[in-house]
Amino acid sequence: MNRPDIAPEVAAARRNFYDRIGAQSMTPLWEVLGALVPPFPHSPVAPAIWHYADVRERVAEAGELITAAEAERRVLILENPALRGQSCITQSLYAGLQLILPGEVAPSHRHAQSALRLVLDGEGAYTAVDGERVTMSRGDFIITPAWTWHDHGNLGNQPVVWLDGLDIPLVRFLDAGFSEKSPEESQRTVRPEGDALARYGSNMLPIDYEPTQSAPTKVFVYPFAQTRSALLAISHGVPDAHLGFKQKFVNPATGGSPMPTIGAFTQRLPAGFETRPYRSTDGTVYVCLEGAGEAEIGDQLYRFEENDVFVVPPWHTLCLRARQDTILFSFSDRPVQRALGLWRDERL
Ligand code: GTQ
Repeated sequence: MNRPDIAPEVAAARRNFYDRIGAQSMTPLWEVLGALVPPFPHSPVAPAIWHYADVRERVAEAGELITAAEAERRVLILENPALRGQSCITQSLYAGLQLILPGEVAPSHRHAQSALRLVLDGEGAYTAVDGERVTMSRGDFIITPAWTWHDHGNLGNQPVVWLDGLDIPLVRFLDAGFSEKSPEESQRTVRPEGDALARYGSNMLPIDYEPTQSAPTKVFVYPFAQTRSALLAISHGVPDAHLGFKQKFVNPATGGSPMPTIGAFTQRLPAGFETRPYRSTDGTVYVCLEGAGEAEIGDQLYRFEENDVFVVPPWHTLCLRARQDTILFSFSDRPVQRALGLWRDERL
C-alpha cells in the first residue's frame, strides 16, 4: 500500500516490525488488502490467439519426434503468454492441441480431471469412454468426465488433431488430483457406437436413471452436424446484441452443464454482425469452427479464421465481428463460478 505521507521513522519502525513478524511466518494484511480484495477482477491472464495456419506444422513436427504411445498424450500445450511455465490458458483451464497419427493409440487412463475434445483436423480417429467408442468428426464436442477410462486411436489414414480442454489448473489448485493407467492399452468396447447418445440423448432416459444435479452427462459426444443444424434453425429474427445466436451445451438428463467444472457454448454470428461489448468473470477459450472475423479483447484486435483458438481473460471486454457467417465453440469455468455464487457478466 502506498502511504507517501508517513514519516521516515514510522516507515522504518514498520519495516523492522514486518521483518520480525516475517521470521514467524506472518505478514501485515494492510500492505496487501487492496490486491487481495480488489474492487473488480485484475486477471494476470493475457488475451492471446493461436492461428492454426501458424501452428499446424509444429503439431505435425511433434509427430516426427515422439510416438503417441511414448508420449501417452502427444499434445502441444497452449500456454497463456502471461503465465508461461504453468501449463494453463487461464488460471483455471488448460488447453492443448493433440495429434494422433494413423495406426497410433493413446493408451487408456483415467483421472480426476475432466476433459473435452473439439475435433479440428482430419478423420478416422476415435475416443473411447467407459467402454464405448465414438468416431471423431470435425467440430464434434466430445467429453471424458472425471474418473472415466478413456483412450484414443486412429484407424484412418490421416493425422487427426483436436483441441483438448481440461480443468487441470483448477484440480491442481485444490490439490485433488488422482490418476491411474490401465493395464490394457485400448479398453474393450462393451457397447456399440452410438449407444450412449441413443440411450441418454434422444429425449428419453433409461426408466430407472435418476442423475444427481451435478452428475456429468452420459452423452459424451455432441455431434457437430446436430449442433450446426440447430444453430442454423434458431438463426432467425434479431440476434442477441451481445452474443449473437448463442447456446449452452447441457447434460440432457439434468439441464445442467455437461461437466461440473467446465461449461461449453456455441454461437452463430451472421456475416457482417458485430456484437456489443460484453464481459464476464469466466475467462473463456474460443475456437472458430466456421467463418472468419475479428475479436476485440480489451484494446487488442485479433483476426480469426477456421481452427484458430483465442482466449478472453476474465472481465475483459469482448466484441466479435463476423466477416463471414461464423460458428464459434467456447468453454470456461462458468459452472464452477455459478455453483459458488461468483459468476457475473455485464452487457455494455
Ligand atoms: O487425452 O487424457 O491434453 O490426460 C492432457 C492430459 C489430454 C487426455 C491432455 C490428458 C489428456
